[in-house]
Amino acid sequence: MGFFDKIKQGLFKTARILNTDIRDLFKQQGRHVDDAFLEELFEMLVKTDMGVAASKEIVDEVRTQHRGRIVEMVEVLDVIKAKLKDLMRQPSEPIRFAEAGPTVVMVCGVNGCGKTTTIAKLTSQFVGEGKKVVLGAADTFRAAAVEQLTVWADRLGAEIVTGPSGSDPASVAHKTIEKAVALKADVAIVDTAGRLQTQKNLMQELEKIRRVMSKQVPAAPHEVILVLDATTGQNGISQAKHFTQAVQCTGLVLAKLDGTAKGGVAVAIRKQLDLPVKYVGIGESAADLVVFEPELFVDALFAA
Ligand SMILES: Nc1nc2c(ncn2[C@@H]2O[C@H](COP(=O)(O)OP(=O)(O)OP(=O)(O)O)[C@@H](O)[C@H]2O)c(=O)[nH]1
Ligand SMILES: [Mg+2]
Repeated sequence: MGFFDKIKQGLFKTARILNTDIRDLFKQQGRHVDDAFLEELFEMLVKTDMGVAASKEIVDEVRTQHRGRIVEMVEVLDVIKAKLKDLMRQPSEPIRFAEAGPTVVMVCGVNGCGKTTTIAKLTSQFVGEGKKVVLGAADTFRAAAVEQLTVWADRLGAEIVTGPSGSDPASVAHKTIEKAVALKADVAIVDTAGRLQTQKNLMQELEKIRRVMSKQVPAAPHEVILVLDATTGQNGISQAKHFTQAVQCTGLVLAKLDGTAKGGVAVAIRKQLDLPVKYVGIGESAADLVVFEPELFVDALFAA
């Protein structure tokens, strides 16, 4: 299955809202673009969680181009799609690999957002490319978290570093980098415990993990990935702001896009944050991660 089909499958709930509602707007052939029409269009866009600001910009564009005219559905769709592509534009930016030594990736986010699963997915990709991967189980808070990552490491053929339950996660991160350097690994990925962006002490703990790694390898962490659960919608914006403040996130993974009718949140995120969406998660298996491509994403959003 190609990228487009996978994303399309992941976005089918969002696409269903958009397509049904857009068709409803055009019950009769052609429609007069008046204030009532524009208001209905606005409500439809907001329902997908793309945010008020983005929805307003799109509606403004439709108004500018078509107000007072009788239009066909496809004319309006073309304006919406073009504006969305414009709003979503970002440099194509998957993981940036270090020129020498291991590329260090730190993964963070709120509880249950999909961090560990995302790490498994990234590992699967990297191992598939012939890279040697060392995982660090710096979520020492829950015993099950270490087990979960260990199972993935064994299954995917990666090395893993763990620490005693309740031990300092920064020390696990430290050992992970040490091992990655010693093994001449290509990538070290450090998992962290879930935390709310408002928990000050836990955010400080995250800062410490970051600091420890940057002392070992000056450019590390090369990537700080924030995983956002797409089903939580607009709260992701607040998460991104706080996590970025604490650990300078370099990009986002939008997980669980397959389970949501709020796929439009990716639009709100691109509009409000200066962070690229690197990948999207569209299922629970190790293969269910795709590089984020804004153009394809927008097309999939409207693919019936
Ligand atoms: N449908 C779907 N489920 C996902 C996706 N990513 C993760 N999940 C599921 O979400 C649940 C939580 O995933 P984890 O990877 O354990 O989340 P976490 O952020 O590591 O959780 P904590 O370590 O407890 O904070 C699991 O049941 C995963 O299988 C996705 O892209 N799609
Ligand atoms: Mg986890």
